[in-house]
Amino acid sequence: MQIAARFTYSEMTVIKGSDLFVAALANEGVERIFGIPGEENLDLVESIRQSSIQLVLTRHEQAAAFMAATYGRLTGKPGVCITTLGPGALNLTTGAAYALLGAMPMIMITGQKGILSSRQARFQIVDIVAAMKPLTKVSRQIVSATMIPTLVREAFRVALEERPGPVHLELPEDIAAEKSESVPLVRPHTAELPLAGSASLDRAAQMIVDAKRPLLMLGAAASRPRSTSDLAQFVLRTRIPYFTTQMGKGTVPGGTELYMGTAALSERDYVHEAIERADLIVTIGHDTVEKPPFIMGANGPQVIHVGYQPANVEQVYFPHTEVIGDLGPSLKLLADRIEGRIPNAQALLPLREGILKRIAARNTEDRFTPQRIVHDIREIMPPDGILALDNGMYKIWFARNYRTRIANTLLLDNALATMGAGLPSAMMAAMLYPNRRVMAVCGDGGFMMNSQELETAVRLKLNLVVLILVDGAYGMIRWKQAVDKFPDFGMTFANPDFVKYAEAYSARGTRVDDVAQLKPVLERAFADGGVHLVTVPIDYSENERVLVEELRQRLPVI
Ligand SMILES: Cc1ncc(C[n+]2csc(CCOP(=O)(O)OP(=O)(O)O)c2C)c(N)n1
Ligand SMILES: [Mg+2]
Repeated sequence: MQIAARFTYSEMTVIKGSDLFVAALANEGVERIFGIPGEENLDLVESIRQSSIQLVLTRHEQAAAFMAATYGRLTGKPGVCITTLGPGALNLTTGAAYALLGAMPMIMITGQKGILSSRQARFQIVDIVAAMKPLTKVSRQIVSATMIPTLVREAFRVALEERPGPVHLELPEDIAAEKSESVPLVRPHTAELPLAGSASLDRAAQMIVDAKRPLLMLGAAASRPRSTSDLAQFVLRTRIPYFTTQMGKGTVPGGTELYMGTAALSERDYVHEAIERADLIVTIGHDTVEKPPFIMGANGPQVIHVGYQPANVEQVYFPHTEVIGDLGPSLKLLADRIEGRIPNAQALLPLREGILKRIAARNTEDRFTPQRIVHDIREIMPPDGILALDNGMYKIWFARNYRTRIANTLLLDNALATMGAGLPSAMMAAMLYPNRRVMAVCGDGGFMMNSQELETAVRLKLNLVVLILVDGAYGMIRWKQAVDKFPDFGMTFANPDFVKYAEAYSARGTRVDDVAQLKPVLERAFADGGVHLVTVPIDYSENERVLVEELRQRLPVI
């Protein structure tokens, strides 16, 4: 009988620590655990085997953490990953930071040698609880089986609480094997967040009504699965044009005629024409982990911060007033106060066409420019298709040029901005949404940081296209080096034959050499199903021409 079924809230039986742990996970609705066990986890693995929870093996713990974090990002429920002690646990650290900075709920479970006796001295012992402290919301060791139900429930509560993030639990092997009795599980309950207070709503409403040139900005927290629908309503009811941060893209379905662009750069881009002219910016769900979408200065616009949490005060972000509370319902209350009463709501809208036109310029040229690649991919991805980006130069181009109409259809990391997460995050999306098109877009540098997960993707029978943008270099750093007038040095490498590499994993591989072939090859890759690697050479001369030369000529509005 399955553990979850065997162990109910009221039952009082003698049970092993690991059984209790897995029952507590099932009690939280956990369906999958990602990771690589070690010998210290074997009791837990046996308990998982007897449960309804699926163990998803990866080929590196980092990828397991990226997948679990992405599960949290996409579902709003914590993703769970598991590793052994010391070396395995340390491999989770980048994933922990990814979830912490990206506000993705995640539970990390690591093993440890027995703590009641020490039969292997210090072999493999690293203080993982301490190592995880700065990378998590909470990091704890479990020292008795009877505490498991409480600690697991508390871990999930903390991981989910705004601002969401990772929690680490260390389960030593002797505690996992320990027998305990009579420990009921703690039943999770729904917890509504408080709404914004009426004084703050009235103040914000007055500022919006009085504004001459208002603008909305949707930030990272606007993409939380719980926020997205009410948010769109706010934009549609106020009719104020909006721009997004990189991680706030896609949060206003149906509001595209009010979309002014995405701030992929902090200043000087075309979208900043609107930002510079605004006298009031209402930021919704802005999280200052993101590279600043605009830089506040002494003489800049008034800023209203609407968020789950108060704004951090930064050199570049210090809002003048705040509306703090559950985002969706609080925005509804704000819209109730101002709908139809904002005389200048659309003052900045006339700039829209010019901004979007210049951003889309040259996107059908017969070269593998970033603009062309973004354009072609957009054409073959349906509105609910999901692109998951790794980190490299192309991220700026996708953030700037790729239009999204549905939240979380462009998964990018503008928080830790780590290389190596593109493939695992795409794999997670493909697992969750088997009927949607999912594509990972990676540089030739970042892809190789977790390329071993192709085996996992093939084993899991995922339908996934992985597009590799080949420039034989750590292109983004090479570009910065050139912009800063350093000589070209130390940034190039050789690549494996990616087609053969794909085939070695029993995936398919295609090299595209002719730009006209990109769309048909991608279409065919999706139609074929399975895991398909496609490579294209990318022409990064546009970085200099557009992002440096062209934008330098666009002087900011004073
Ligand atoms: C784990 C990690 N290491 C290093 C960096 C710094 N970094 C940012 S982008 C980049 C180059 C990415 O190269 P590639 O994946 O080939 O993409 P490209 O820019 O060439 O398109 C580097 C080294 C990082 N963000 N993350
Ligand atoms: Mg590269």
